Amino acid sequence: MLIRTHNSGFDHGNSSEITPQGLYFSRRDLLKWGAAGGSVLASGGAWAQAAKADSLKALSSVKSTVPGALSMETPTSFQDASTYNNYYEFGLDKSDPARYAHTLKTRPWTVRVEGLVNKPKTFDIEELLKLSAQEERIYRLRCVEGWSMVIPWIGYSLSKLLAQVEPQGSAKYVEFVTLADSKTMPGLRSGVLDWPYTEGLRMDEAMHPLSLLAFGMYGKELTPQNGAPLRLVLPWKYGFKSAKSIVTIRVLEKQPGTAWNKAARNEYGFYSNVNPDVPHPRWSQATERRIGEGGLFAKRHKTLLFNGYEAQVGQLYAGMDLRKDY
Ligand SMILES: Nc1nc2c(c(=O)[nH]1)N[C@H]1C(S)=C(S)[C@@H](COP(=O)(O)O)O[C@H]1N2
Ligand SMILES: [Mo]
Repeated sequence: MLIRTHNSGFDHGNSSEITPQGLYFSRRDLLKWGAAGGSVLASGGAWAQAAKADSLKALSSVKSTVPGALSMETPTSFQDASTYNNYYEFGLDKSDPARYAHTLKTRPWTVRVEGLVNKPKTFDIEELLKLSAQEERIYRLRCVEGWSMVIPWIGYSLSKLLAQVEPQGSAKYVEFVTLADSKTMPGLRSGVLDWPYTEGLRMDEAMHPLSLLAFGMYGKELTPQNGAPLRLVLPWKYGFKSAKSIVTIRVLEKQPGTAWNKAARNEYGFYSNVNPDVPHPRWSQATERRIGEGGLFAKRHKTLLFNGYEAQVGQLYAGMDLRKDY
């Protein structure tokens, strides 16, 4: 039986990565999880196939012209990007999503866009794929746990979708709700987060051209473990803001709650902009480990304010106290 605790895995570079984002499965959760995992495994060797790109459809794109959208850093390998994941609906271990997320049913799929908008609408995924030109964007994704990757995403600015529904003058925030399907997501049995996983942005953040609605990566559609069929990628914020497998987008006047903020208010703020000078209460955020770079002995990289996207997004936070609004 494959029952593993979250910190028994491989490749943990420092103590901050041994503790997941503030919480852990209880023994009872682990036992339930183990039972579910067993049946998934019995139904067919997901692990060996998880990183194979062959079954993913190609997704063509043009190189993005959005300022800051094409990092010059060497991309992380597809193998690493698709096997070292956080997607708690499929388990807490970094290797769990690659093992178990193949059960995610990405068709049919719709996204409801509603709230303070003139034209609320339910979009079919096929319509969304064609709504705007698909762009390749090479973004660094920095997880709050202290590691990062560089990933060639494919998608278009979230602003293109929001423009379709015409947000009203009173709209100040956007909430994102992701899939919570207990039949295919064993992680939902755990009380680690208040499901469904939700996230939120201020309207001007959501409208920023760097805010990406991603449908693909590495020239293909997204793998389930990376958030198929569509997710956010917000390169200047900690990775947990980049919600996977979105089903509802709600335009609001009041700031929405977010899953991680509800779970640990003093650890995960609404903004969660990458900031090396504001430590997490339990670990420093000054440096990061780049996944794929030589395991435990690789040199850590200095973490940059706004994850290196300060020139593009710094103005959004002019006059704000980033220690208070973390
Ligand atoms: N629905 C959902 N979205 C999620 C998460 C999650 O657990 N559930 N994890 C977040 C975290 S903590 C990170 S670091 C990124 C990881 O994205 P990746 O696995 O594609 O690198 O996804 C984010 N989006
Ligand atoms: Mo993360």
